[in-house]
Amino acid sequence: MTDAKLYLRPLGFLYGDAADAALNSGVALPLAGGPIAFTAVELIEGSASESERQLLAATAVAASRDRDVAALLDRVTAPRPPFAGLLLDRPLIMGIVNVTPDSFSDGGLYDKTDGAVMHAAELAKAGADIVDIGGESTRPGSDAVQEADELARVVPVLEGLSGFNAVISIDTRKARVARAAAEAGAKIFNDVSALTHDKDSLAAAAETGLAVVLMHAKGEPKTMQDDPRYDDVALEVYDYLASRIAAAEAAGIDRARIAADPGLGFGKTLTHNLAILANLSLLHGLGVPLLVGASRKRFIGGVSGGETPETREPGSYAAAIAGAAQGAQLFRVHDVAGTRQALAVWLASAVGKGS
Ligand code: 9MG
Repeated sequence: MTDAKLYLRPLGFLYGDAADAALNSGVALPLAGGPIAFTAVELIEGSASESERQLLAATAVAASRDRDVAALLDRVTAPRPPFAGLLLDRPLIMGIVNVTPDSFSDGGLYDKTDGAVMHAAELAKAGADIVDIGGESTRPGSDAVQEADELARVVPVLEGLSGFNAVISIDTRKARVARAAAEAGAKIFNDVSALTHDKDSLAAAAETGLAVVLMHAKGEPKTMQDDPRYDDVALEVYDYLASRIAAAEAAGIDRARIAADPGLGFGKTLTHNLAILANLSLLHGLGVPLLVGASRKRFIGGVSGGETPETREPGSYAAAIAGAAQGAQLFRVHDVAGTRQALAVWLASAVGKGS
């Protein structure tokens, strides 16, 4: 096999007292330094086009003398530092505020500054740790927005949020918008193009000190759902995100400021989205916190019906739980209160007690 790479997919998860007991007796390893333990690993060697896979006990992998395996396992198990000042010791919720006329899920209700500011405040009250303010729709089929229009949409909202009690994230592909947001107090640059769309974005992130969410997308929003193809979607998304993390670090963005996101729905069919969710734990090998954005997306309707975004809320909770069960740390959602409740009930039942 030429150019064979290594990947580790943690499996066999334990929670609560069972995780503590397994960690203390050395039969499991900690997932991303958090409270979840894993007992098994799929060791994958190869590439997206050709790979060999072995299922091993986590302890057997920990005993490996192979330096590459040990380095990768270190990244899978190491504790993650706080992201944008937020501790990652529980699932964090990023609430969505679309400041776009054609917002795909709120029917444009919040396209006015006051409405958007009020909505952000409601999301924070409902328990959002982060609010993500976006002035460009990147849903499938949407057209790009001019920089001046995007600035005019988001800057007044960001200014209206000064003194706000949740971390502010700017959802943009444009360096100037990110710089303006940083000046107005934003702490996170959420870029669905992983800092590739604008040639100044890497520098903007490095210079402003913003934390960054690097998301995988295949193609541009306008055409990305036109027959996307992969040999192995999970490995290709992994490789892409690894290359963008390397580019960000090379530009002077500290790894502690980076989160990675597989980009559900961005150039992916239903099958691709489900494969990503099923293999999500693989992405812990990137060594950074993981963000999952499944909320109200079309693939949820593809699994179980749900013609309109609003009818996909129960499926959105289920997707968040699927991510949390594999140790994802951040969840980008429309319904903050509902997701909080779903995650709290999942966690309480996984560990056998409430917090
Ligand atoms: C802006 N946006 C829309 N969907 C998203 C997703 O899944 N992740 C992130 N980070 N941003 C998204």
